[in-house]
Order: sequence, then structure tokens, then C-alpha cells
Amino acid sequence: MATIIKRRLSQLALAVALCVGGTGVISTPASAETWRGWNIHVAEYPVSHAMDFFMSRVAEKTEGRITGKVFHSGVLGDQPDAIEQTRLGVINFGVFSLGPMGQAVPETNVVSLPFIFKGIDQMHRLMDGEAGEAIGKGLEAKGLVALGFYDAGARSFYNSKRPINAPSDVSGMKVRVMSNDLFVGMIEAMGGNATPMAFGEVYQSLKTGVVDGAENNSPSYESTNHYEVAKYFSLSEHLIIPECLCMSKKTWDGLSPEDQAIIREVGKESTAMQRAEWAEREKASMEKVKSSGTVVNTVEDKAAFQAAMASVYDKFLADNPELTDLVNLIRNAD
Ligand code: BDP
Repeated sequence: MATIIKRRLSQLALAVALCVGGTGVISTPASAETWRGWNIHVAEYPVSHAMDFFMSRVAEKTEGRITGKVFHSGVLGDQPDAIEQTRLGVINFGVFSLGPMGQAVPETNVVSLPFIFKGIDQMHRLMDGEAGEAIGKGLEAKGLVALGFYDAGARSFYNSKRPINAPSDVSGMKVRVMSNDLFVGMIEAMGGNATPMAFGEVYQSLKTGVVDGAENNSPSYESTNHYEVAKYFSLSEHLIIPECLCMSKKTWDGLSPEDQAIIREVGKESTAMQRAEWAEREKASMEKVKSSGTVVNTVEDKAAFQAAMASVYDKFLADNPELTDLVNLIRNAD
């Protein structure tokens, strides 16, 4: 502790000396930075734990050059807003689902295509490899530096009306989706009415019947208490959308190469931690919702849902021919 204080004092002395004696422009070492991290989830959630770990480990490994705080529960704003704020450097980092990122970063749309990944392990492999690299480049071009891709499992439908076993069961249903035209197309392809809406508004909307259903992974279904107001949970697993631990490029560009290396490393550690905790939380969340009277069914005929998505793929590829290779890279991977 005493060493940190001493180091901070000497940094301060150096900063003052540079300001007084010279141009007023301080290069390295920068005086201590305080970061703000955005998170949509409640504090007791795998994403939240991994983000808190990230921030405290960054502070520790940079010996106090960088400190900061993660703001949970979306208090710094909705996801689409927070993405913009992070691009602008007003927010320094966040964990964003790639789902609502499509507007800002077209490459991310590829992982919002229904059934594109064959499973979670494959998603990890591809996101840690070529697909993640291509998406990372897209993010960087739009002002975001990807430090790792967290797990968000597979998303399934839930609603207050009936179990869903076939695409026709979605027909006529009002379903909340994340803000992205792709998800609107996905629901419409099954004859449902899609309502894009902020995450924080879904509970009330389900409760009052503004929407009949929504779709998400089991930890989000559980942590938001949506299971209390939408008791049919149908395991369609139609979307596997990773989440990005992303930094503002504006913040990133102001860091020394030494601190950038530390942050890359801590990003990897926090990603590994999140993925491990995620797997545990999925099990715990399923148990909790089942024991509270939720009616859970496994969708046996996923092929029927996949077939219903043909028009979504056709439209996407027609509108984004430049992303065909990336789509095929994932679609054709083992
Ligand atoms: C959760 C994601 C979160 C999204 C939310 C949603 O972790 O980033 O905002 O779904 O449906 O699974 O909006």
C-alpha cells in the first residue's frame, strides 16, 4: 500500500513538474486514470463478477495507474446508448451482447443469425480464432477494442401463453426482441409480432401483456424474474450470441504499450473466469426456475425452426454480400 501511495505521489510530482516547467503536455507515465465500466446485469451475475475482477486486476497489475468502477444494472444507460458512449470514450469499457451491435458494427450481425453456431464449444473455438479476429477488426474500425468474448449460452423462447414446440406456435405472439432488425425478421419468419425493447422494460411488459413473450438464456430469464411472469420456457436454443468485453479505442489509444499488454492479459483471465462461472450459473438458474413452477419443454424438432430461418439468411446475404465469407466460415466449421 505504502509503495502505491509513494508511487502515486512521485507521479503527481512529475506531472506538476512537467506542467510547470514545460509545454503542459504530459506524455508517459500518465497520471492515474479512473475508468467507468458499463454493465447491464445485476451485481450477482457471471458477467458482473468477471467485470469486477477485470477492473480490480487492472488496478492491481498497473499498480494503481488505472483504477475504476463497474456500474451494474444498466445505470449508465441502455445497451445501444452505452455502445455509442463507449465508442466516444465517455464510458471506458463494457460487456456488450453482440446482438444489439449490428447497427454499429455490421460484422457482429453474423453471430446474430439463428442457429449459426453448432454449439457452445464450437462458438468458443471460433470466437477465440478466425471468426473472433474478423469481428474484432470490425469492432476496432468502429472504435471498440475487443479483449475477449464472454459466454451468454443459448437463447430460448419464453412466454405467458403456451409451450412452443413448432414455429407455428410463435404465430400471432407478441415477442420482445433485442434492438436489431435481424431479430424482427426472425420472429416474423415464424408469423409472430416482434417488439424491439430495452432489456429493463421486459419484466413490466410481460406482466402487463404488452408482450406475450421474449427470448433469452436461462441466467437472464432467472435473474430478471421474467420466469415469474412468463412461465413457459421452451428450449429452442435458436441463438448463440457471444458478448464482448470491449474497451473504448479512445481510452486504449491513450495507454502505454506496457499497460495495453497488461490489459490484454487481464482480459483473457476475466474471459476464462466468466466462461467457467457461466456454465455453473446456467445449471443453477435452470434449477431455480424449474423449482418455482416454470413449465420447461425441450424443443425436439429444431430442424423445423432452422428451416423457417431460410428467409432470414437469404435476406441477410442479399443485403450484406461482403459478409458471405464470414457467414460461411462459421456455417461450414465443424
Ligand atoms: C442478455 C444479455 C444482455 C442483453 C439481454 C437482452 O447478456 O447483454 O441486453 O440479454 O435480451 O442475455 O437485452
